[in-house]
Amino acid sequence: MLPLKQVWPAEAATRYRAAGHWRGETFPGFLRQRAAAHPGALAIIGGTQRWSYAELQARAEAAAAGFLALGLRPGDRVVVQLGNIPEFFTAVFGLFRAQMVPVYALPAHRQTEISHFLRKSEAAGYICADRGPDGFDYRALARDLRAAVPALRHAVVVGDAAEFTPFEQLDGNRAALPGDPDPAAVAFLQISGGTTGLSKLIPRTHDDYIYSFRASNEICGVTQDSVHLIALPAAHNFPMSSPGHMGTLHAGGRVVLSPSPAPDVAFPLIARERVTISGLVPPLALLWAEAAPRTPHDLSSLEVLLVGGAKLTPEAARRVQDALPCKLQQVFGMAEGLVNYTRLDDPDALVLETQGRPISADDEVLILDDLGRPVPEGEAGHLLARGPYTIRGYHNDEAANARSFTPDGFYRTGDIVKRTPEGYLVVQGRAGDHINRAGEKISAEEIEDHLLAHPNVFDAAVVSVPDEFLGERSCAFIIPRGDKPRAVALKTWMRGRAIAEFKVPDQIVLVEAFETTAAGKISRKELRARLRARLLAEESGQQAD
Ligand code: OOB
Repeated sequence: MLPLKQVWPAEAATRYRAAGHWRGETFPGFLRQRAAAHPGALAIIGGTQRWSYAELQARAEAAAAGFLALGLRPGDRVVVQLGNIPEFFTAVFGLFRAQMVPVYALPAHRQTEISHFLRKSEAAGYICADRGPDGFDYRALARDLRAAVPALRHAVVVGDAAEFTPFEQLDGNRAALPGDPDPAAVAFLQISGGTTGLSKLIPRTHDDYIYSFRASNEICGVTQDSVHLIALPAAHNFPMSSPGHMGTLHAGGRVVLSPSPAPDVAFPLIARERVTISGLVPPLALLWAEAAPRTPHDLSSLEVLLVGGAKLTPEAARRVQDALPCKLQQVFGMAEGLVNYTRLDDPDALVLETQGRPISADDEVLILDDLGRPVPEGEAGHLLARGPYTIRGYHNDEAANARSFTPDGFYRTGDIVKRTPEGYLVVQGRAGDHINRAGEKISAEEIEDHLLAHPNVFDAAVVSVPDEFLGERSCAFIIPRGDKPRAVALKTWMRGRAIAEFKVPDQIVLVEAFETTAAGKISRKELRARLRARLLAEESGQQAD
């Protein structure tokens, strides 16, 4: 098995420890401390379950012992694909306790994505629920995965487990459990947004990740009195750590799990549990802003709403701020590390018009032109980042590492930003070709690869198009081969590729040919840019008529 590592140069590590960023805390360690200090305080509320810290700790211990009893070993990677249910926490804290490594998949992922995560991480286990809230049967997926990935030894299922290991029955000998992990060790693998091709695996350490949410707690005012509604998928980095459920548990607060971010599900929970903080992607924040003035539910407990994952325009920010009885906080982050927030006491101009400033005084941010030179202050350029919670490399992907990191360890975020005189970042767009569809990142290249597998597709180019509701939607330009494929048929066929539904192109346009220049073929990047420009010109022309 390829070892997991995330290593900062010794000089930087010493500095981060001396500054008090890395304190040697670990996931099993902080949960144990919380459970000992406040055993009866409520930790997790989800469905009909209400677990105290002591109960969460006891369940995590049982699960940890159960994983060992199954034959999983410390160091083993386990893909966790659970939605917003309390068992998500039993699973991940159980794995941490047994020194196993969760690989966080999203509920929307299907066989194509999950088998990629299993192979790339060399996982020995897979944890899922029997069915999702949408009725999707994850046991059928587990069967397909077992057939496709022989190294997958154990599938554990929450609920009706069929032929798999029932999650609820995990138990074993506590004396066999290992001690606490090395705080500098990799605690889990997060999934990248996937700019080129398939998602990459992001190794995060106990020290660096705990720092990111402990510091986020301070910036977002999270304390043991906080009640945090998790409305986005719990496995995503934003609801996990900005400041997220992990921040909230670290502070000793309450985590309330919403099975859906829709106002008719989330609002009654806010009223019932007196929720104080939540986080949303921009389209959902707008939906909440739309629904809030008419709701019969009492939202007055809400103090802070974090919005991020995709660009919140100043007009949208204004609408959210005006409609909801709480402070708006913009957050611009990435699973690879760097997170920026507007601050709770910032003036409106910064809160509405910027995506905030970095968490840490030790975050180093560069804004460079195409040739790698710093841009003049206030101009747009490529954002690069380095710091106490930004990774230095992906797992098992040397090609991506060569592309995404500079020799001196800066991560190339792929984002185009400018910096205000106050040092706040304003996101202008992306350098690469991905679609940020309501916060879900889709690689154009990955979708083109799928489309090219269709017998009637000669060539395909996928671009992002501005969308009023989603922020961006995907449009696939197709040059047909033989019989012209119909758009509906192509979409149905894409669904058959066992990919997350959000990756199915929103729009399909058939074209005779792609442009070439006199010099020959143009680059894919240039082609996508031209196709996008043409589509936008056509659409605005239609509207003008
Ligand atoms: C968050 O994480 P990822 O890894 O799913 O996506 C990161 C990318 C960024 O590089 C940027 O392109 C985009 O998502 N993004 C934003 C944004 N927040 C993220 N673009 C514009 N404005 C924003 N506010 O999406 C994520 C992780 C932690 C906290 C928040 C978001």
